[in-house]
Amino acid sequence: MSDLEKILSLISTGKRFLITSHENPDGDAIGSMLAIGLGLEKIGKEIIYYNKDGVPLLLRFLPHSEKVISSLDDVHVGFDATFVVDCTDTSRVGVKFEDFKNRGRCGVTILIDHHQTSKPSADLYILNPSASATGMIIYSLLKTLSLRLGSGQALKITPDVAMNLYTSILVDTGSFRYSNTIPEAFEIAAELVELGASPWEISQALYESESIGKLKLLGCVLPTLEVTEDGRIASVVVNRDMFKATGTSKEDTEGFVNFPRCINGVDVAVLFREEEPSENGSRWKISLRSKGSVNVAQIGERFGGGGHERAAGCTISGTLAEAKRLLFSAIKEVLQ
Ligand SMILES: [Mn+2]
Repeated sequence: MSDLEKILSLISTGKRFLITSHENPDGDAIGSMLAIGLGLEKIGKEIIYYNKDGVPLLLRFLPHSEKVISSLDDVHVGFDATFVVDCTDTSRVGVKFEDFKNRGRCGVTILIDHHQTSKPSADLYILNPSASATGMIIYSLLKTLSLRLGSGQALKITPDVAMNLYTSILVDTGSFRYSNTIPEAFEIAAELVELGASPWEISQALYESESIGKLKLLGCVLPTLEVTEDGRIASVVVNRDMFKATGTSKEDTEGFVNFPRCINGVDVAVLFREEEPSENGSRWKISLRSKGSVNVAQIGERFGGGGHERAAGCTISGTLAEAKRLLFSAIKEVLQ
């Protein structure tokens, strides 16, 4: 029996399911969690939605996002199966979850993801690295499931499910701009709009609901823009004084790295964000973005971080000047 068949049969026989995703969840993680869970609730399953970091403020417009809990302490009854969506490794769900799993509470673990991996860590999995978002895999799973259940059953893609899935695709394709945007992403998005997803409501919530503080912070950050002589590396800096002056926090830097990236001719964009200092002095959390010719995951890994080809990160200790020198020389090596 294929994993998909096993998963479908687990869904029909099981009663209680846990649904979770990676820490620091994005729109694909939360949207996928809610979509599959709401679908299963429709056919009478009992669902617990868990994410260690809860739902970020920006994503609280997602229908039923208030159902997501951020602690497993009060969950005393085990599950028939656990879905881990949008991550290939269950360890990315967090140590509390690993502990919960190791105590045998999760039942069968099922991974559903679109990231590339050689060894997914679960009992069963559906992996499709060509899918633009995990939400696309969830959509076809829900469709398969409803066909399988037949017309007597109530599994329909409701407007609430459609909103969650549309958001997951929108976010992971960068609003249908990134190179991972395959024709199927548009096809599914069209179907989701027919099923009740509202593109304007979603893009307004995601892109036109910024706080005044965030804009003021951006005002502090843009003057720090530096571009290397050859024009290929651009960086901006956020320090702790800027957070203090604008009453903002690290969450408000979301998307800032896209400003240096948008410059014509830039291959690698960098955001330096000052962290709480350690005993050894300053620490800089670094976000790296590539326009495609450079694999920034390689650069992140060199400093103990990691990520994807086009989006990666790491942390470097030292003064800003030291962090810049170390990082830029590593990027320049890759650029040559
Ligand atoms: Mn994703």
